[in-house]
Amino acid sequence: SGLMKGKRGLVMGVANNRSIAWGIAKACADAGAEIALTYQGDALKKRVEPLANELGALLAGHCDVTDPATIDAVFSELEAKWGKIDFLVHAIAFSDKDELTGRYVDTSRENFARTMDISVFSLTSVAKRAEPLMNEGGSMLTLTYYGAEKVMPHYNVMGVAKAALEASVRYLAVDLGSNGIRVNALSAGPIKTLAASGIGDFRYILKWNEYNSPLKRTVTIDEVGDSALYLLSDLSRGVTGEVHHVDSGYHTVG
Ligand code: 0WD
Repeated sequence: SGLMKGKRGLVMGVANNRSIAWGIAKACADAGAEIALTYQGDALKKRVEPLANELGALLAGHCDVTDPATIDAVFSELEAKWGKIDFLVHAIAFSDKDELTGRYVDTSRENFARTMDISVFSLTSVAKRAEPLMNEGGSMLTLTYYGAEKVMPHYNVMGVAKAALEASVRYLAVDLGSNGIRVNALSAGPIKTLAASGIGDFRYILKWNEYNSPLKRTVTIDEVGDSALYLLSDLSRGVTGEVHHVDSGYHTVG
């Protein structure tokens, strides 16, 4: 479709071809958008560069969200190359995998702060930097998980972070709404990615969702990508501050 024709957007959080961000980038490119990708460090650059080439996407450089100078460099590059942007995808999260197992109560202060910094504050810092570059009708999208709403085994501090991320979406929606910019989240069902492999008993969680969700299966990155198209395109121009579930309906029964 030509749904995203004439639109340009930055997609952050592609680590490899299993990343949710990659599913979203592909769906947007297929719908006619021009894409820019960031990568975190040289190790991931090797993975992300060929993926960028596959989409004819701009490689907007290294970005580690804990280093504001790298965020700034990415947006300066986009401003120089494109001037304005129409959408932004934030698909970034991190926590020490030793704390994504066992009890939440054992979370360390240091990992709590780091998890919140990378998985929550990063959306706000990127939104602030992107706001002046966004065209009227611009759309920002982040990725969350049901562990924000209900206690999920082993999700622990990441569940607390996702709850804060979802609240951030609502506050950002108000702040940026007066400039015609929308901010939403997709709450994806479990998908086997690099980040997910750090979560204890992840295979069990996948199976549990398969057996118990209304659709009796898990979701794919292509399905998350297609749902993202709605929130990133003008189809959803009346929607902001929303958390939309793409989880085979699991949240209705879980
Ligand atoms: O089941 C799942 N996989 C779900 C993931 C269900 C629901 C939501 N999500 C969320 C994640 O929490 C995350 O917010 O989707 C988002 C994307 O995650 P993903 O696609 O599952 O995982 P992955 O392909 O690993 O991409 C996440 C990337 C990092 O990869 P690694 O695995 O190397 O940590 O986030 C990026 C990095 O590329 N990232 C950072 N980027 C910039 N600065 C940083 C950082 N400091 N830390 C991580």
